[in-house]
Amino acid sequence: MTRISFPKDFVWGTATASYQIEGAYDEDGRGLSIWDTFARTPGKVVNGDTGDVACDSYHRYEEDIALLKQLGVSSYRFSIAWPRIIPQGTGEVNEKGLDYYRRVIDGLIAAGIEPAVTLYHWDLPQALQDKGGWDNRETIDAFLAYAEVVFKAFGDKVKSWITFNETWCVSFLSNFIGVHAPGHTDLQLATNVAHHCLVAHGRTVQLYRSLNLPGQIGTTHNLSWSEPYTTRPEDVEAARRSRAWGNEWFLEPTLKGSYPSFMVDWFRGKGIEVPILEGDMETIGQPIDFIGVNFYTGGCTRYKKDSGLFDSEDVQVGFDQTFIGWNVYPEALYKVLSWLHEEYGDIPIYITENGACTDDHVAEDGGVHDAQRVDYYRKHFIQCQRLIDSGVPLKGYYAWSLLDNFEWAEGYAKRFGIVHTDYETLERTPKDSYYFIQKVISEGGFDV
Ligand code: NCW
Repeated sequence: MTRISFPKDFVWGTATASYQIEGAYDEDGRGLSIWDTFARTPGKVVNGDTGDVACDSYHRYEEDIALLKQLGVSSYRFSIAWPRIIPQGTGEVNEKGLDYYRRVIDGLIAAGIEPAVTLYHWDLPQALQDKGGWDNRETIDAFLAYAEVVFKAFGDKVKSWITFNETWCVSFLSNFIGVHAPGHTDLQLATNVAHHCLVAHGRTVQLYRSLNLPGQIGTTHNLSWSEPYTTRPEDVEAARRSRAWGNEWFLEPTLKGSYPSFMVDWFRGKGIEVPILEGDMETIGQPIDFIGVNFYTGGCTRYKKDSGLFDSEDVQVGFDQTFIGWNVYPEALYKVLSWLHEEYGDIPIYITENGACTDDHVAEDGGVHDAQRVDYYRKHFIQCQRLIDSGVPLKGYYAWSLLDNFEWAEGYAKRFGIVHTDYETLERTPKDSYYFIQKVISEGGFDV
């Protein structure tokens, strides 16, 4: 038997995002976001679901905080909805929006839970999208003004800030692949969006430093691990391009202030240029206090001429998959974070999301027996211990997600929660995975 145990000061948390849980889409002066528009566009979200009600956390946040307290976490990662704070993207500040987050933050602190706040988890004010969204550099200034309002309101109470959630999704998934809002399919546009979000990140870090606030700030990238299907050089190169698009394209600017040059050349070969202005790279590469990593999956990639952006294709080699079709590959977490540490040095790392989508139902005994999710967490916790034992500065872990919630283009059909949400009654039911994590936290580890 081996004991998996975590350091005493290891941060345990869960994560959510505003549009996915809050509902109350038109209450207390909230403006519309690109997700309100997208979800209402026929064919974009499974079953035509929207976040209008979601988990109704706008009204039920106290219940959510009680669940967190009972779980025993020391931190809760959630995001602030920009359109609640500045409904039209620029201009007037909505005090009622700030009041909501003040209640949440105060409630968490009273429960002994540190808030970790994401400033941008995808709900761009629609009014800004109407002017070009993240393709328009003026959106960066608008974001800075929003961040300043939030920092000034909560900077004394919130000690952990994340500028952007998953810039790859904000840019390429939403503007090239087109499955998330605003749903464009233009590679140059997506490249511009990625760059402008990165610049906005850097400027937000500068702003935060200038305010002399007592906390830490970083950003969260979604990383995965593409392994070459064979050792043939063309497969090795194909996997390298695939990793570079998802990982280095975002990590290298953030942590080294440059783009991976072989990828810049690859994009140039397709007629795509990054719209870099003087000073941008230095701004993006501002030192940050930690890097957040969302990790879910990995797999094998091989060369295939004229396939996709990178002459590559993913190959199935027998991994188990979750209900959303993502491979379960826990060792890939170890591989990608070991690589990150080797490549970028000793920056503290937080796993800001990790979790599994499974097909859950409330059983006759009233419980939710999500055995596959429990197994997923158990296996990923083991990899966390390997990383810590290897000297990788892994400081914390946030399970995605506290609640089943609006899973973007997949609507409510795909559940990631450790707490089940009944979308008819909005009743919350902790699943077996909730009790598993509760036990790991209270006992500081588990036996395997
Ligand atoms: S969709 C996505 N997720 C899930 C979401 O609920 C959360 O808000 C995100 O931070 C769980 O974690 C992140 N990530 C996008 C993954 C890429 C999907 C690739 C689709 C290719 C067509």
